[in-house]
Amino acid sequence: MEDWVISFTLTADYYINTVPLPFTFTNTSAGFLASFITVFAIVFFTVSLSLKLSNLMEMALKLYGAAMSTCTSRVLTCLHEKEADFEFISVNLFAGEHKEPPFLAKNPFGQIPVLEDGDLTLFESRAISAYVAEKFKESGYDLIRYQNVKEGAQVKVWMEVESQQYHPAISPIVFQFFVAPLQGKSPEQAIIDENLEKLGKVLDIYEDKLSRAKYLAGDFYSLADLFHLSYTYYFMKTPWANQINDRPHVKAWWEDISSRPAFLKVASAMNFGEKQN
Ligand code: GS8
Repeated sequence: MEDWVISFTLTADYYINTVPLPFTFTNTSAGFLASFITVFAIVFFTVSLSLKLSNLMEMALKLYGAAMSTCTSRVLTCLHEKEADFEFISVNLFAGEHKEPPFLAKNPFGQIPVLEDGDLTLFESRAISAYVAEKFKESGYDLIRYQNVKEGAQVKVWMEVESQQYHPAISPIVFQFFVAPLQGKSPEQAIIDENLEKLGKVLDIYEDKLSRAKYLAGDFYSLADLFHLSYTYYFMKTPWANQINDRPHVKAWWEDISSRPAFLKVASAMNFGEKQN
């Protein structure tokens, strides 16, 4: 007889004689079968529990960033939409932690956020979010339309629009309004005006698109919409929020996407500029 059969039979025999069963059998073979099933269930349960625990320990994602930062909040929103488990490690930008060797080893550009997934280290918030959306495609909200190639392609188009058209216009305005004063500089109105004009043109195209579809990539919320949240959230606290509010479809879209529970969790910590003197 094979070794494993002998060893399994002995183990089963041990349990049959020692583990009390909630029932008794007069028929010995029925008793043996019931004990065998009980032992099998105990072994199966123990093995699967320890596999699951070690899996969970291995799989825990680590996100390095700052809760109030736009790029970190982009990834955080994505993680919440996907209901992913992760550990958040706060990086102190004011102390320059992101320019120290341990952090530079994770992102040589010395910027947050960074995501670690086991031996994989990623930076760039949009790439990290796309990874999270793909890795957890079957859990939480589907942000990438992974079951429909054409819809998925539209999501990619509008993700590019956000990064190539929207972000270059909105980010200098947010920077001038919130960051420049913290650096002891006055906001440069010429930069703000130039970018408000650029942003207006982009938003005219959004207004048209959103009059024909509920969201940017189609009639479904996606990673493309999500990418807009962080900067628009801060932009809405500037005196130029009318750029969004004066365009009815853009306004409705903004109210919709910014009230999703995943973003509300993140937005409550986005208080950049508010705690400063
Ligand atoms: C930009 C990262 C970035 O600007 C991304 O991840 O999307 N394209 C990159 N990070 C900022 C905080 S964003 O609010 C940062 O780390 N700033 C500190 C610095 O540049 O020194």
